[in-house]
Amino acid sequence: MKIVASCRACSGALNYVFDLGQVPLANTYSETRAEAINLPRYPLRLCQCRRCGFLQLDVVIDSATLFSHYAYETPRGSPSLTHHYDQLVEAIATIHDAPPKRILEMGSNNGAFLELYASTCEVLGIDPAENVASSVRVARQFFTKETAIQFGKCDVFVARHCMAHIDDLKGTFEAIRAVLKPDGIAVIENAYALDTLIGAQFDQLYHEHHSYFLLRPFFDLAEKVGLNLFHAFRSPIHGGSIVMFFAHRGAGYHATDALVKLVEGEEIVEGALKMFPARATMAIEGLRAGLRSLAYSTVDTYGATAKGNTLLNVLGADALHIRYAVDSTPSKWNKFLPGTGIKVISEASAIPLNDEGFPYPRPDAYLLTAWNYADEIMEKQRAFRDAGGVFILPFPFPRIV
Ligand code: DWN
Ligand code: ZN
Repeated sequence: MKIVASCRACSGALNYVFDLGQVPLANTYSETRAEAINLPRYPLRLCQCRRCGFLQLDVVIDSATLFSHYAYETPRGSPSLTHHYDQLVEAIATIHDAPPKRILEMGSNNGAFLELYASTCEVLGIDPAENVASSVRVARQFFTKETAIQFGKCDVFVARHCMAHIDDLKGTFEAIRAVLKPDGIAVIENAYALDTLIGAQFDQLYHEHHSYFLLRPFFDLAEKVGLNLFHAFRSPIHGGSIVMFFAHRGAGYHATDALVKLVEGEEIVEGALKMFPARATMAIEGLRAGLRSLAYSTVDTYGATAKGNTLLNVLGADALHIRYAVDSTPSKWNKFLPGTGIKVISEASAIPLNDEGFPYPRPDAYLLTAWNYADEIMEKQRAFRDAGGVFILPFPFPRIV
């Protein structure tokens, strides 16, 4: 762990924006409750560079600790994720003239995205997590400027929701440039800081998210390494994301009107940033009040999510008597959430239509920490709701549904 005093993008000095206290690492699921509760905690605070405005944490946990063994597995069978992937594939087909012959994906996880290309072109995932089984060929490596040479050139380079995990951004962009063919494109998708700020999504803050991205810093970063940010679009996935497209400078890709409009839209960032501490505090207080109003009901959480672990630790969930965390990821089952020690159980064991033969009695309410999948999860659990069960949704504002 290191605490940095200067900006990752420009070395300017950092200002504190919002302090969430001492929080354990989000994706650490322990074998025992005692171990989970006693995990080391680290300061979690959002900072902004005084010089260039870049949003980041000042506490940096090393990549091997965070990602060599990774608990997150991309969910399978999610309608919203499927729809989002379809949009990405369509956007890539529209922008890249010829069908890609070779695609690399950094942080490919279980291969869920690359699978879509596996029958039409050569795909290679690059992901250091030894424990995550992949449906496509994967190099178990970190993608860095030192390792990039091993992976060969590609027509399309993809990095979904992992650029925020990177400490050395410039080095990673140099690596991207090194693997892109002359007419290749790089597609980088990340949670969009504008959505995080406007939505008071304090739970998007956890230690593996070193940076909180707007479009503006990427123009500079790309230019420094000979790349060009030429297009972007917003997506509702994961609570609001930005999908950015890069190419070699001079490769003939010109800034689209969509990109120019989005950059103009970032004028509201400073205002949103000023409001963020107050609005995040209101969200935290609102959720606490909502949970206290359910003090005589049984409450579980739905989703053993990384962001849920920020949320539960900041709320002080141990004092709120949350019993279990329901999740579809088998490797998380029977483990305990970091800091709060809540036990993870499977969806199947948690959601009986009648309680007979099921080990865990159905709760009265679920606090939905996987709120980015709210529509589909509430649809999937229609029977629970028909039987009088409710969901507590933290965002865009705390409410009971
Ligand atoms: O940025 C990141 C995002 C994209 O993924 C990473 N740093 C880590 C991870 O964050 P997360 O854990 O907050 O992500 P999700 O995608 O909100 O996690 C969803 C969780 O909910 C998974 O553990 C699976 C579970 N789930 C479920 O139990 N039933 C998901 C769905 C769709 C379901 O129906
Ligand atoms: Zn800076």
